This record gives sequence, structure tokens and C-alpha cells, in this order.
Amino acid sequence: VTAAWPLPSDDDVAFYEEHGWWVSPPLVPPELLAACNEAMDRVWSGHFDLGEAPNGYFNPGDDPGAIRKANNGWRATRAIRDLVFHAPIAACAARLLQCESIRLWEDQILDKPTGGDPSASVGWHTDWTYWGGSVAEPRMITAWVPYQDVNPTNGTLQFVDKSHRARIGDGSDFLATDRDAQLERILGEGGGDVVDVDMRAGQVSFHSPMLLHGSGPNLGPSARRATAVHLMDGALRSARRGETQHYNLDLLEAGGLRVGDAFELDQWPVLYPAP
Ligand SMILES: O=C(O)CCC(=O)C(=O)O
Repeated sequence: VTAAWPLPSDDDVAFYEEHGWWVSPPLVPPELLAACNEAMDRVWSGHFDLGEAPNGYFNPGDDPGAIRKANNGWRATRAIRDLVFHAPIAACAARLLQCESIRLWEDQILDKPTGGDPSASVGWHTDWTYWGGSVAEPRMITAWVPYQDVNPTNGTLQFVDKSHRARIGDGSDFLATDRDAQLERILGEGGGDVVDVDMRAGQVSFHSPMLLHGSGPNLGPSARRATAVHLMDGALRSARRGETQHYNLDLLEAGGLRVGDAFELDQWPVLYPAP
């Protein structure tokens, strides 16, 4: 069976393993991105067409220059749900992670207002900093889906190339705004190669949970919007380690599973093989 979209080739998988990231050809149709854009407007105004508020949604009165972010938009609106379930995304993730099945871990909807405010930036961090206390292994991957073209001007995603091999943990902070100083603190003298991902709307970038990444302020003409679809190997087991746990661990136990079990509840739907 040939897929209706281009899956990562063996060379692409090797690139992902070496660099810790990979950018796909166009995978998401413009109509779906337009629907997500409208859905994000509705979420920020407090309207959830699937009935459930995402967690941490923006409140009117919050700093208008700062980044707006909410988790699990797929439970709040049909359009974001369609994006999270868009089959090519999880199919590419399965190829890159080389696993049999993919489940959703969570999504994040992200809106970076224009105006250049440093509080719209995203500090350097690894996703593992936030997830590693709750899962057994880093068999996870993020698919980042911008709703419009992205470039260094409008605050595209930035990766420290190959940093997934460096096991960087300390100093990772999504909320940091002193990004240059932060990067120096984390990487020390030698520094690292920062890659600004330049993408056309419809492309998807994938990164390892161990890869250091962040994004700068938005100096473009309009908001820079994206959904990060955080995915895991469907067989990944939960664990409890260190001091901080992700809220998914509480949800797993509240759903009647035990720490050590895989995340086999509707909260974490199987996205590949496509349902
Ligand atoms: O949208 C951004 O700038 C940050 C996204 C991010 O941190 C992620 O996708 O893991």
C-alpha cells in the first residue's frame, strides 16, 4: 500500500536521528489551517464548540503582548481535533520514532502576538524537562504545525541542532525571556548551532523531546500561530521519577490505571494506525 502523502524516507529518518529534528513537505491543507485559525479566535473568546475548556486558556485582561497558550485544544474545538487527528502527522511520527503505534500525549495551541514583546517569546527548553518525571523512556516526539509561513522575523521555532545528544536538562525553561543569556548559561563556552526553521504553511516540523528549542518575539505583521501536537509511542509506559510530574500521570491514575501502565485511555487516543 502506498501512502497518499510522502512519508519520511530512510535518509529523513537518519537526519532526524542525527539532528534531533526534521521538517516535512506540505502535509496540512490550507482549509484545515484556516479552520484552526478561526477556532483559536473562538477559544480565546471563551467559546468551545466541543463543550470543554482547554487547560490554561488565555483570560481577557492578560498581558496582550505575551504568548497565549492552552493545552488540549483538541477537546475544545472540532478544527483542532481534526488537525490532531490529521493522519499524515502521526504516520510521519511513527516512521521517525520507528514504532508500531502513536498516541497523543497532549496538544498545545500557541499564539504569539505581533509587536515584538519579549514576553511573546518561548524560553529555551527540552520537552523532556516537563515530561520525563512521568514516563519510562523518551519515546516521544513533537509535531509543530504553524498556521502561516514562519521565519526568523515572526518568531519561528528555533532548534539547537543535535542538542538531543547532549542530554541538556538544567536551565531549561519555557517561560524564560532572557533567551540569549539563558542559552549561554545552558550551553556554556562552546555554544551550539541555532537553526531557525523557515517553513511554508502546511509543512510540519518534528523534534525530539531531548532537543533544546524555543522561539523569539514576533516582529512580523500579524500573529504567529501554531499547534504543537505532542505524541508518544503507543506502547510507552508511565513512570514516576524525580520531583515533578506531568498532569497526565494524575489523569492516568484517576482513570483507574496504575503507574507503570501504558496510557491506554481515551484521553490519549491512538492516532496511528489511523482510527
Ligand atoms: O510555538 C513555539 O514557539 C514553541 C513550541 C514548542 O515549544 C514546542 O512545540 O515544543
